[in-house]
Amino acid sequence: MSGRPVVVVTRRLPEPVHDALAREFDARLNPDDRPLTPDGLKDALRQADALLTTVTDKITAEVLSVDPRRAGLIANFGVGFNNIDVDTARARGIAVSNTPDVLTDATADLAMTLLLMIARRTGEGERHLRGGQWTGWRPTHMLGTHVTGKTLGLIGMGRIARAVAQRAHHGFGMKVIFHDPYPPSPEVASSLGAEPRERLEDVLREADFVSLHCPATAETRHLMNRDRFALMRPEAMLVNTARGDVVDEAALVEALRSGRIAGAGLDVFEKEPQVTQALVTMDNVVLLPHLGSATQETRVAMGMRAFDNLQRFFGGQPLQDRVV
Ligand code: 8YV
Repeated sequence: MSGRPVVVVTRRLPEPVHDALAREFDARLNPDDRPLTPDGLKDALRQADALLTTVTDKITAEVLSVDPRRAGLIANFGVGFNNIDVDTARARGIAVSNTPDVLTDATADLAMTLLLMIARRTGEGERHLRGGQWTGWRPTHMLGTHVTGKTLGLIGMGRIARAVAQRAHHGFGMKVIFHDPYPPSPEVASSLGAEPRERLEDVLREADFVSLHCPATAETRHLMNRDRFALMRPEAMLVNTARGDVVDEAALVEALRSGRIAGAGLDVFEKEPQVTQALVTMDNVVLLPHLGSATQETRVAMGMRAFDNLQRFFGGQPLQDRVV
């Protein structure tokens, strides 16, 4: 490779990350933050040595089919990488990396935010006040659900779920139960006050709050479907900071409408940025625009982690966060 490696950065990133990228690489930044089209992504694969992509870049088999291709690495900004067809990337010899660890706390904080918001009806309360409807305090006004001491069910028990368990158990005195086909050691689980359940269904039956923390894969698509919502308690609430694909959004609307479950706090959606309209009209639902990792500190750390993967790749070193 002659000269500095060419890196196409598909979205605008925090300044410190731009500075590092521009210092080290021939970085083709996107200060206007316009998402690339599929053709734009194909051009990038043809012209760059690596791409720094985000959840908004759909790197499909079709996009990856470009020939000739120059790019050898797709460094994804985010721990999730379901925006990339990793099987095709593997088959075509393209490395893929992600940015785990650095967003664990921010995302766990947001899961707790959603849990507290739905339990305590805070979105509804704010709309009420801003809408000028508040006539004054009264003993029975907008009563929510107690959080402390309740049971939190975690679907998936990876890094983010463990950080949620830590907060919920040690901070809010919650009983934590979980299901994961690859569970942590009993020592780790008990340090978080978390008890395993053999079956996902057992978690759904028992929990007052269910929080999703599994990756989006072919196996987890619509994991929360009509039958599974039917197992939840009528007073239970769902939190999703994982991926929209894990929930059948139509089944969720139905479960909320029919009172099968009591509420939902959602940060991710099946067809982002589109949100099923029925959800927008429901007061027992809190909706956030995919803010899980959206803190200044975390987004810089994610960018620097992607930068580190790029540096290692061009330095001929093993990638720290190789997923393919
Ligand atoms: C990111 C995320 O904002 O890391 C993930 O998987 O969903 C978020 O933290 C998003 O992926 C950015 O590409």
